[in-house]
Amino acid sequence: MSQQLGTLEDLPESYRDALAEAGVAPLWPMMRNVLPHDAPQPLTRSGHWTYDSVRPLLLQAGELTPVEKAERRVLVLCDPGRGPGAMQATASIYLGMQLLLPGETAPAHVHTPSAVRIIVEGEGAFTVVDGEKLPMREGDLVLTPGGEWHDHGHEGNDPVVWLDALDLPLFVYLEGSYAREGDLQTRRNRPDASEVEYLAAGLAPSRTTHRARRYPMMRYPWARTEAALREMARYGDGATPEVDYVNPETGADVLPTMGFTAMMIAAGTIVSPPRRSCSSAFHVVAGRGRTIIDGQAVEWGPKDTFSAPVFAKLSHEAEEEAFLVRIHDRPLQEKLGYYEEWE
Ligand code: 1HN
Repeated sequence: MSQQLGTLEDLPESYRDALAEAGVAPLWPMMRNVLPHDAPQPLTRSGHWTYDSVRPLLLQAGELTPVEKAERRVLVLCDPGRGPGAMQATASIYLGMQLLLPGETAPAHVHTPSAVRIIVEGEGAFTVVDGEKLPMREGDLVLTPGGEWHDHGHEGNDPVVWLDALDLPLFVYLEGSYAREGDLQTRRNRPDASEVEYLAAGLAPSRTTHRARRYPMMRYPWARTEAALREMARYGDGATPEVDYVNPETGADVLPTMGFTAMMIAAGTIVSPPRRSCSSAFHVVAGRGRTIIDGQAVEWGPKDTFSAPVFAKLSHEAEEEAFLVRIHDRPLQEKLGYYEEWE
């Protein structure tokens, strides 16, 4: 059975000095740190960022720092387990709240990490990805896959705020994170693919006439997501409706490492998903309620964001009808042959 392993202090100091001199270290004192028994021991702790607390600070950033001095005017949501300044919300997921003011432009660049925007507030902003102009309306989910040029603009009259989710921590870990800058893109004069080729679920352009892009549809309009969830609630078997955001050509997750779902929780309902090996974050598109995360209650309201570490025991309870978008890293874990669920 489980053995107590030897410690560094068990070893003579002269031997320890000789090890360091040779550039080696004994594994056994570190073994349980890197391979704990029975379950991972995450550094990540659940975070809760209320929109009421973040919004005024973000608007203040709009006064203090012109977009030219920020490139992207973002307040990063820092994992409480890693502390202030942590550039991540979980081991693999970066989250930030970005502000764009009327008339502003965020310059074009391309980078290795992938990003997704979930629009929180405001009208009139857009992002251009690979020449496609993607309108940003509240609740929309907009992809900026790694390797695609993107810039943001704002033709409206009020501040626009969105939540960025990136797989940045992974790319930093892999020493693979970098960006290139360029000129604003010329936009094709046509609506985005969600309004044309992929207007209806289950229909895609005939394969004889086109070769699908790797990321064929980069905007998922909220109005359709909400409508689908409402009909599923109406005609479903009583289970809480939850939909995966998928590539309409392949049915696969929208990005290589990050996945997204939208769920609707009826007022008064409690939902207890299995414990999952992926980490997660939730954005409240609408509604109010609480989530118990490993015994700790998070009381959430509209536009709040909260996170949960790997294998967290979760239970969501909606006080009012609620819509949550769940951000997770299951696609990455599946590629590693690792994803699991514990009932
Ligand atoms: C980025 O490119 C954006 O394009 C937002 O809006 C946040 C955080 C880290 C690295 C790149 C954007 C980012 C980012």
